[in-house]
Amino acid sequence: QKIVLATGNQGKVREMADVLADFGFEVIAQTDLGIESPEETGLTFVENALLKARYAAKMSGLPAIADDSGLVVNALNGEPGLYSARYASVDGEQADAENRKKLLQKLANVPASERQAKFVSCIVLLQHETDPSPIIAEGECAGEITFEEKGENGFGYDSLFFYPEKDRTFAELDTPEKKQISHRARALGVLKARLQAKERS
Ligand code: ITT
Repeated sequence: QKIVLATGNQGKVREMADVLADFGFEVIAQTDLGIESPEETGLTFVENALLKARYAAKMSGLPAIADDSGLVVNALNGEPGLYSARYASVDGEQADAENRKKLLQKLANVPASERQAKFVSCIVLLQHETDPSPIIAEGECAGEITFEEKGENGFGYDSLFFYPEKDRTFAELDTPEKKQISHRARALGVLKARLQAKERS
């Protein structure tokens, strides 16, 4: 079954495309169809994932899947959360670097014992634009925000997200390692189970 991967984020494509191919989908990136991302006006991760999937389904006439995700930091009352992608209000290539800089500044006076955070991923799969029963799958991953950047892999906040179980930041893991344990990996695992349950019913 063909499916459009509704994201403009190449990091997400790297972490999702071949997993979805393993689920049996023929994955087409929205960028390859010339589809842009819609404005994310939702108030929750689920709403934003739905908006993105629905728009791609509408523009392509194909089933679509989207991920909305973010970093939730305890000491900042859940910021940047839903607004993780544009935390520093910068667009384009510099956005990730400026977001990391802002996060480190905001946490400058927060001690190591209070730097807990989690990544959240919400994945939505729609059969068509007006699909009344989307599959929704969420995953979370708990860690801590470091005092400086560490590691070169991944994207976004990965170099600031220390994952205790691996004793490294996400940016110090290679893609296959991150794909075993991340919030997105967990959401994809839930998605797989829901797809299988649907097939059986
Ligand atoms: P699309 O909407 O086109 O998918 P996006 O980057 O705008 O791309 P989101 O709106 O879901 O995606 O924003 C999520 C942001 O949260 C993302 O830009 C990163 O800054 C951060 N983020 C999400 N998952 C992450 C991960 O696995 N590693 C590091 N940062 C992540």
